[in-house]
Amino acid sequence: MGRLVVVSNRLADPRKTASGGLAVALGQALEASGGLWFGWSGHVVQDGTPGEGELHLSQAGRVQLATVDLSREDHDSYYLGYSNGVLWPVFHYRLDLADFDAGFIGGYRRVNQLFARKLAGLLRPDDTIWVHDYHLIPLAAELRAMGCQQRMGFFLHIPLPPPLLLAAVPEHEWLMRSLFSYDLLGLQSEADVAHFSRYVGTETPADILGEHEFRAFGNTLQVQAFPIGIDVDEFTALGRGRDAQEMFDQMRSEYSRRRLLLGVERLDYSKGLPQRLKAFRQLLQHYPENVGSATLIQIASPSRESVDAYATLRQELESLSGAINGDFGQLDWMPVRYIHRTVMRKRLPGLYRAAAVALVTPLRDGMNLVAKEFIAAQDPDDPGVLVLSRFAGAAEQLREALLVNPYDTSRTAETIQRALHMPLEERQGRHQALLARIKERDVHWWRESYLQALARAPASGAPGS
Ligand code: GDG
Repeated sequence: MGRLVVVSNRLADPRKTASGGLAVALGQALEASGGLWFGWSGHVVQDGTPGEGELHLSQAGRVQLATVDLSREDHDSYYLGYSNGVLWPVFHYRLDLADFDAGFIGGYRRVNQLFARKLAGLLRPDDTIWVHDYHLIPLAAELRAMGCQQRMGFFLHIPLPPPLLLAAVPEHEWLMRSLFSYDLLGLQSEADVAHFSRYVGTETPADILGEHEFRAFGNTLQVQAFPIGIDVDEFTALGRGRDAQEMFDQMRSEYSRRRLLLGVERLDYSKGLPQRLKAFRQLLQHYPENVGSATLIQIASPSRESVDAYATLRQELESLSGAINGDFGQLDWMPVRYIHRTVMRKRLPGLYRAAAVALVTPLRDGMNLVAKEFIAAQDPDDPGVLVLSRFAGAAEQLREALLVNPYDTSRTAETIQRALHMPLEERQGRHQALLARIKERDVHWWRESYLQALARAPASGAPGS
């Protein structure tokens, strides 16, 4: 069996709990094949030359880690500019937040070329290459241009928008054509696959060979949904740990007379935080029995702070939570606890378990792992209720959650009220069904089914194809 080579913008140490289930799952596959993990080192060289970067090699167990530094100019145009200022907003349906500065695309291409050059020197002919996420869409095309014929797959962690939204990106044809250099394209949901198929049908000369197979630009591409999961066993075990137990006990004693609602995410405009706070305010207005009791803990961990849209969002959230606390707060009770900090991963299961209701209400989300972590952390005898946006990829699977349209403030408030008053038997039934779903399609299922499909895909780079 050849090696697995994983390429992603950032690497995580697969041996550390803090890295999360995805890093651990990929780490296991890399470990099994004695593989290689390649990406950006996280270092920005202030006066570095664009398109250049030092390669660092190290070893984590059987896994080789290879990272490249980026010059300031490359980092700003590739990472902040094109990846997070164009692709992230557009792929989350936010054309209004996209900054189509013509200078960004050069950096995006340059860094993908740099990665391809550095990576090509480390590859073996029988490697299987698995590239992750929107930062690296053209990587396979760059590698193919250098003569690399290995099997290559791509997984997009964020949504793929409908064709007309995608077409707003000036370079959309080039980006989508680049995807045809891979052998397998993995997407999070069936909705994403449908968008891809419609794009290809209307905007490219592709032949649609089957539901999952497309031929264009001299290549055949398989496209399939592989909804990512969590490591349920690992997360359950984390919940039994001392840190999680302490967190749970602390929350339960502090909020013994209250009902706890919880939101946990990176501070990101895709996550629907202002809409959530407005729905919570309506809950207090329309159902006043919650005043003095319902408390929303909102963890918004810092993210991409040097992108303007994130700083604006932060101000909006501070002002909204301040206003709700000012309008409804009492001497011994504050309705919103807004925390702009990262909680230790080891403590998260305790926080989830203490909550009566989780509010996972993104405006758009590739999948959303917080929803799955919340389910895994619950006490099956007395589980909390998941209120989930229908616009999260996870909504395709988690049908027993209470699904909401986060733009509809009053119906969301009504649903939160329903969640707070759901009878025990119904909570148990829904939780049991949800737990079965996340166990069946956990992160190991995701990795294995993706890699099996990649191994079966007709290899476009193979000689003679
Ligand atoms: C992208 C896609 C897709 C959050 N706050 C803290 C913290 N977290 C952890 C959660 C969870 C992870 O971060 C967030 O994962 P999500 O899936 O919810 O969202 P994104 O970060 O946007 O991830 C998404 C995912 O990729 C995987 O494909 O599901 O749709 O957008 O694990 O627990 N962790 C800690 N402290 C925090 O304060 N330790």
